Amino acid sequence: MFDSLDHRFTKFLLESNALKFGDFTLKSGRQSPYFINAGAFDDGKKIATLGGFYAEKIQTEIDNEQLPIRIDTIFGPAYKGIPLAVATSIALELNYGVTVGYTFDRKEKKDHGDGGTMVGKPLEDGMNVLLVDDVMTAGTAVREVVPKLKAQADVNIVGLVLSVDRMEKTKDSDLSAVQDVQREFGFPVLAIANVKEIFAAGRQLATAEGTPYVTDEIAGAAEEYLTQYGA
Ligand code: OMP
Repeated sequence: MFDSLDHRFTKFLLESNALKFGDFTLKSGRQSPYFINAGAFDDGKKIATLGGFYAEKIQTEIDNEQLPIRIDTIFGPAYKGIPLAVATSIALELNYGVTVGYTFDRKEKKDHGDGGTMVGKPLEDGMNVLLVDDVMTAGTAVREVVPKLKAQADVNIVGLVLSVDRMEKTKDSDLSAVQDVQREFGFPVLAIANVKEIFAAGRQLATAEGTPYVTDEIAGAAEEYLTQYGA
């Protein structure tokens, strides 16, 4: 469906140059023929649009009862999660009239001024915290951030919303990283689009010059990669 969320999001990824094709070494060491670079959302229009996609996904999942109505703050892990948390909270306010906080961590502990390791809405016991992040491959980033939050306060992590689920299996199981994180932590992990949806939509989209974004060669390389690493 051309107006579905994953289709519109794929178009946005391609037009923003955030989805690249080539040869990329991932954090996990895997060599991938595609890479999603959240750093490409580098101006006001793109980051506002991105925040709108996160807010739409969150609102949809609240309606589906996957996420609770009450979200106290959106947590984005430093560094790439910071603009995501801020842009999402702005979009929830402007597009849905829902006021939520935003919080992020510092990579380095500050020992002067306001001190501490967190910035934004302070975390308190019993708060509903929604995590946002860019891409999940192996789930390394989320495993680092959950203990950090729990060390601050007894918060309820109500879910994690991603831009893209790369649908890759973990090293030692046939579960995808998303499924494994859900199993381990017990909260839903929801992506605006997964890699299969992105390739299916990308096949139908063309540049302004009329060339397809996803050629047969690119689609073949992606399929081969997913045969090896896909869950
Ligand atoms: P995990 O933390 O292992 O799930 O890997 C995801 C992280 O790797 C992302 O948060 C990025 O820092 C980076 N990454 C991307 O940004 N885009 C990709 O397409 C793939 C990766 C990656 O290295 O796996």
